[in-house]
Amino acid sequence: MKIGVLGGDGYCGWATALYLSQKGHSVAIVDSYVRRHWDHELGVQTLTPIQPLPERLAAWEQLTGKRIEVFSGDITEYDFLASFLESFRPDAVVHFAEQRSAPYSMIDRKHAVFTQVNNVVGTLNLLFALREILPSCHLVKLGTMGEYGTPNIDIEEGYIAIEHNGRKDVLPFPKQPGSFYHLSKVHDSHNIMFTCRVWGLRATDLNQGVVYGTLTSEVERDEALINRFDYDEVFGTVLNRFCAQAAIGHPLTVYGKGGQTRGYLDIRDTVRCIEIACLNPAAPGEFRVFNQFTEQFTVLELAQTVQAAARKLDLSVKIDHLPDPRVEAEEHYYNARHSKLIDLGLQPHLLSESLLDSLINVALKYRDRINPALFLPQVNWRSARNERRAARDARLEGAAASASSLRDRQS
Ligand code: NAD
Ligand code: USQ
Repeated sequence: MKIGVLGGDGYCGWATALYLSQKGHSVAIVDSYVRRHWDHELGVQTLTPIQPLPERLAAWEQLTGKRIEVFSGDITEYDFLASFLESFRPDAVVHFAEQRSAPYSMIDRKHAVFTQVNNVVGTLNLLFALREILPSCHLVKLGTMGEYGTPNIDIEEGYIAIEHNGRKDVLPFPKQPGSFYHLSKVHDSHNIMFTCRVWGLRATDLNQGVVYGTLTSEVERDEALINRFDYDEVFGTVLNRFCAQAAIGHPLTVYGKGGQTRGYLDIRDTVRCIEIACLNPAAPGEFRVFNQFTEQFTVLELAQTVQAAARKLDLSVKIDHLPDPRVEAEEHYYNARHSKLIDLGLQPHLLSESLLDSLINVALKYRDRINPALFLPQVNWRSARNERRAARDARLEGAAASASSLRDRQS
């Protein structure tokens, strides 16, 4: 197949682009590299020393003889996105190209607005471009399990059968997202569903759980191909963070009681799920939803699992319970269905198989690059403190500027 990977310089996108290329698909990456810019903005860096995209791709081509095309640009710019579709004409477009951190979206007004504009406008542009240029191209869109929140009933795959006042219907499963980022995914899902119904586009929304791990068969082949491993409080996801913490003997940062339950999957299953979705496309007009995760854990269970694995390597780590900076249930019912990808042939990798190789050993290898100051949570959901701090900083800067201009005039 010809497959466009939007966001192919990022964590899931890079592993996916190489996997699809290795499987013989013709792949093009679209990316604006904005994610590398956010690392600079926050003063953080991935634990693993990732190479610039041209160098990564040159290494891949040298190793395998396979060429991956690149379209550098921002998908919120419609003309750029349209020219990519006109030129590459993919059978499927896998859309990873969004701002994906919940804490980033909760820093202040500016970051919330940016997240929603970047994500919602990028996806809307893609929907319009598909309608105009390639209406039969299958959109494989990365959503998130966090769209559903943590309801006190079983979570279905996208839709729920409801009987109300004696009448029945199958309706979208209710959404209760927990951050402005997660909300952006809900807005995307609604826009995609609408355009499948009204324009006959075909789409699969992959409600993915939290991804962990660094290694896939492809990125393991050469140091120049290594993938991201984020461990900072904004972009680091929980299991990656716990493994980086264990590698330097830092206490594991469980937020609150640690009963927060989420679906998780190995990055090796992410790439396989994407291929399964591409090879089995949605029908024209169909908006299909798969819940993409393989196991569910509480945060405390993850911490205890990492602690036990670390002990086998003679690493002693404590578990700390920090006040939860997020507004979320710390103990709750959670049972989410996830059978559609298994029915299509997914054979999950379990956490017990990858914890050491793909996580703790990688963290140990690069432990000298770990900055422990990046472990403590700074972004808080409850207060507008971040906003007030930004306003105060601006006022202080303004006051300093007028004082200096007054001094200049006086001298
Ligand atoms: P990432 O930040 O590592 O990668 C995203 C890539 O998209 C980056 O390379 C970035 O430069 C690019 N990008 C962002 N906005 C863009 C724009 N407007 N135009 C062009 N390029 C743009 O993120 P990731 O962890 O690989 O996540 C990829 C997708 O999967 C996201 O949509 C995310 O919501 C979803 N997802 C991720 C996880 C996870 O645990 N990592 C879990 C569930 C869902
Ligand atoms: N948590 C801790 N300690 C930490 C970090 C996180 O206890 O040091 C807790 C959080 O409070 C939360 C849980 O771990 O309850 C998961 O947090 P996370 O940062 O690993 O994941 P989340 O913010 O949900 O976001 C990540 C990705 C996002 C994706 C989502 C899938 O960044 O792109 O959409 O996972 S899901 O969680 O299913 O919505």
